[in-house]
Amino acid sequence: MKSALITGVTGQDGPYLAQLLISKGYKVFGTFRRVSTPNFWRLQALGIIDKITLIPADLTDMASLLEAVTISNPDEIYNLAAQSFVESSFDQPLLTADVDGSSTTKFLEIIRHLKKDIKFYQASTSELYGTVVESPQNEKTPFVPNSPYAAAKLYAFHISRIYRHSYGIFATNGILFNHESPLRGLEFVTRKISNAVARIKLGLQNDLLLGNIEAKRDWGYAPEYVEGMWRILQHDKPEDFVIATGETHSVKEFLEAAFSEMSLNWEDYVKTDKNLMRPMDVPLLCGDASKVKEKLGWEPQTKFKELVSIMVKSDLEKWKKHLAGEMFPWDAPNFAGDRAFIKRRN
Ligand code: NAP
Ligand code: F7E
Repeated sequence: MKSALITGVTGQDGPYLAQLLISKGYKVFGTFRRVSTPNFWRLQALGIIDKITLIPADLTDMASLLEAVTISNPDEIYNLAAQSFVESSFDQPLLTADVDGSSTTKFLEIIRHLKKDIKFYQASTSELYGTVVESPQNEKTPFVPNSPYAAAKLYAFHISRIYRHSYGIFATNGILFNHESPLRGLEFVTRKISNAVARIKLGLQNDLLLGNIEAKRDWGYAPEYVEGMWRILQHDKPEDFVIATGETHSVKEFLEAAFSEMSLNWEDYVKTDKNLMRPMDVPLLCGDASKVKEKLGWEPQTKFKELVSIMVKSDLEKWKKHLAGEMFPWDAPNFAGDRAFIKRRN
């Protein structure tokens, strides 16, 4: 039986990947952060919390990572844990550098010294492209990062490549474009919108504050993207792959689709606030996933409109259940909401 260690198993991608690996017969270990209020709602929502072995570990603590690898003795490590919110990386640039950058070297060093045949997946990102120099972006497009998050992930990208070539470690980068789902964190724009649309429809909220609604992203469906991660590690040699849909849409288009799903007009509810604009943003992303299609047979299935519909319907269903007094694992009722976080930057 193969064994896999997933870091960040409490995030959006971790539970979907764990579910996939369990279905393939893996023994799955996942790391979580020891915090005052545990964040297991996604694992509970997918019904897999009892099917994986949870190990407390923090990417800033080398000892805990060493212990996680020792306990799990994995064939594959999927390094998904990260401070993944681009906006926060401007507020916590050093923490982001440590968590999203240096921690990758910690794992690569552990592999180098402990068990050199562990296959390593690094969660790289389309944010690396930043100010894009060509469109669509593929594995050969130059990286021009536009945030501390992207700068940290760029370090992680290169250190994985360097250990691959220097020490023969099976270290790979999945350059994943934005992928969303009902398990997406509430701070990210798609889920922020789907959650707000559901609440507005049910009379629980009056408006929605957003930042740069002109930004364009290549949004795919997360459960399909984790399958791409797995395929990358099953390839006969370690390589880097773009995973994307090849379509790009603006936040405004997402708004139109999400509000019209509930027969509402977004312009009646949405306001923009300059406090939600980033010091630097990424204006446009559109991925070219032809390499992964050709070499690994991976292709996206869920189109933009369907993705929006899945997310809005899921949030509507959850708010309805909540109003009916039903208890179930879910993030929204405990979320402080934007206004609590809005602050002015110099
Ligand atoms: P996510 O929902 O933000 O999950 C991040 C996970 O990392 C959570 O489990 C979080 O734990 C954990 N984590 C954060 N800081 C940590 C630390 N110091 N030590 C240990 N664990 C820590 O992210 P995601 O959307 O699943 O994305 C997975 C990975 O892919 C991330 O590396 C992200 O940067 C990258 N990525 C994501 C996308 C996307 O569109 N989703 C695209 C490209 C790349 P808590 O639950 O305790 O917060
Ligand atoms: O922003 C704009 C914002 O925070 C998307 C992470 O998973 O994908 C994600 O990063 C766009 C940006 O995702 C709001 O300015 C407007 O242009 O949903 P987001 P992201 O920054 O693209 C990449 C691939 C990752 O690797 C990251 O880990 O939407 N936008 N108004 C807003 N964004 C947010 N969050 N909130 C707003 O109110």
